[in-house]
Amino acid sequence: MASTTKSIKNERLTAQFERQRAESIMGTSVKEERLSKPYWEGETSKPLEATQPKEYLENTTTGAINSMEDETKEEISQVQASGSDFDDFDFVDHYGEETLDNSDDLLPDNIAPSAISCGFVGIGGGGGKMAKAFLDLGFNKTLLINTTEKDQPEGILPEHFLLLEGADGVGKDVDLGKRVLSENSAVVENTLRSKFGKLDWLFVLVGGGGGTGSSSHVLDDTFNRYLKSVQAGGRVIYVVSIPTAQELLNPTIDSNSRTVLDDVKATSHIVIDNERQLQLLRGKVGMLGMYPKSNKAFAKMLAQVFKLASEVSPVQSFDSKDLERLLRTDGRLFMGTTAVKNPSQKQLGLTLFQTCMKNSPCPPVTGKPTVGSLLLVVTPEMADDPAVSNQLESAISYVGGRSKTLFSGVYVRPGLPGLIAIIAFGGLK
Ligand SMILES: Nc1nc2c(ncn2[C@@H]2O[C@H](COP(=O)(O)OP(=O)(O)OP(=O)(O)O)[C@@H](O)[C@H]2O)c(=O)[nH]1
Ligand SMILES: [Mg+2]
Repeated sequence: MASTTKSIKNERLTAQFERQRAESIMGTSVKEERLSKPYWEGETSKPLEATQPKEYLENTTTGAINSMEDETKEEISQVQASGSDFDDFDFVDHYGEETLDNSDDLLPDNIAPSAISCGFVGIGGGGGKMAKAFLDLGFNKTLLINTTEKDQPEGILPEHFLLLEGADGVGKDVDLGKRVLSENSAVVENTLRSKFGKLDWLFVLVGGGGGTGSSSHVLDDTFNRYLKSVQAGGRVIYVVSIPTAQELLNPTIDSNSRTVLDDVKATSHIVIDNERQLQLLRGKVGMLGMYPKSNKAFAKMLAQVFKLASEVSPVQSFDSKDLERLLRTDGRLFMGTTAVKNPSQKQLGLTLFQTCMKNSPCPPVTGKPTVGSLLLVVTPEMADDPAVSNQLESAISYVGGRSKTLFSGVYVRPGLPGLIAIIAFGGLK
């Protein structure tokens, strides 16, 4: 179909070229003749014959002067004989294959295994670094957006980066950030469509406290319009980091971070507390290594949830519908993980719950979450051990008692250092 369209287009172009050529040689245009013809001359009127140029033209198209144009002439006469006009065939394009604009811009598909089709957008310096951690795991549908080229992480290919016009960084000024982002909303929407194509879930990662990242919610309509335009089945999920205690001493950073938290609170979002991340890693890595390490750990935890939800378990599966239900719940999402060396210990549920809370980069859970998920990964030996099985069952009911609805999954993998648990809650205030 596409080739038919192309050849018709070529024929039209050839005809147009011939007409223009004729016009330039004859020194007048058909359109001009028609306009210059007085109405009273009616049907009998004839444009002034410019005999010599016309003869020259006929000679060139018949090959008397230039024999190389035979083919073109044949094509033109075929189109003319059938009374063809390209407009008659414009419906062909409508049904054609070439439906995606700029399909050359499409980023390669994600290679990280996942139950959901998702993309990651990092806005501002911190948001970009958080997003890069997902790109590094094989989520190729990742785009970093910034108002300056300066604070982007190293090793990002240009196709994953969108530089917005209008400011060279916004220097912690959220009003300027919101203005620049909204002025570029059409560019952002088109870029998402041409680079991501169709996907269901869009994760928007930002560093709360900065001017660019904290302004991101001004693009909420843009993100949603993009998802709607590709008939996405999912939604936008914000991942917002809150500044360290030290940073929060600065009133501008404090107020910027409150702005973005307030903006995202009604819809699904994950909050990452940088002070907690700092505490968890204090003494283990220096300041330079802290963010790359914590960004990677968070990305791996989320990616593991997406991956497990794509797998069938011989014991109990947490499937893509469970994952979608968790992600779709309005409000804050919490995620935490831990490894337990001795899974046959008493009160396994309490231990898992408390250690996941303590080790999580997210602020702790308060109140009763609407949905919860408990994913357990055990070795084949553990799965075979009746004492461990009892503990796993009571752990599932313990965590289940903490949320209104619990989705759980138990997966078996050889060679684990212990039992691995990932707990997630949704619908938090
Ligand atoms: N979790 C995490 N947080 C980060 C990282 N880098 C920066 N942040 C946090 O993000 C906050 C905002 O900083 P940036 O993201 O650089 O600011 P920005 O959005 O680029 O805004 P402007 O530079 O003012 O235009 C910082 O105060 C840090 O708390 C990171 O790699 N990971
Ligand atoms: Mg910046």
